[in-house]
Amino acid sequence: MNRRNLTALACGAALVLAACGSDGSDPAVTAAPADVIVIAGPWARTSPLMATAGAVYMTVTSATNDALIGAAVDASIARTAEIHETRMVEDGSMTGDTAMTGDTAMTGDTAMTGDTAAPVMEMVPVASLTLPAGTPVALEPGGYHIMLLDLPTALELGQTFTVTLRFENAGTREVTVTVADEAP
Ligand SMILES: [Cu+2]
Repeated sequence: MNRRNLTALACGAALVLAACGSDGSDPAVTAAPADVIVIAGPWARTSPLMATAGAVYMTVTSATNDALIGAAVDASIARTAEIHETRMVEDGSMTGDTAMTGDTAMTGDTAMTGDTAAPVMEMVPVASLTLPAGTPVALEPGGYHIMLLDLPTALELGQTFTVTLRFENAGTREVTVTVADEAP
């Protein structure tokens, strides 16, 4: 192996695009975009609160700074897929200006508890989920997730389906997810 190949390997192994390939002239660095996004443990479940909603979870690691900006599934699985964040809010007054009221509400069992100030779970759509280079970002119950809305039929245990993820820089990736009771 000659010195030139060694140099390319060193850059490629570190995936330091800014340092090695910012001029785009090194094919050893700019190639292989399929390796930039790594997805671990994808799974899905029907919402415990609503049979017409579900959620998809996984851990996403991008080798470069990127962002998850969208998701889609076949219409036979769900009519809409959105990136959501679940968070705790102190105020129990889930009034009209919150995002998840109406036919997509996931709040029926947790929010409408009268006028107590107990923390409640609230979900909000997010336009973009930041993926810092090399940092695993978890989509998990109680946190970020891909929300499936308007399911024609409830998800069944063991069922698999494809989720298409859209990234700001890396383009799209298809992920096969399995319906389960809990994280794999
Ligand atoms: Cu959600």
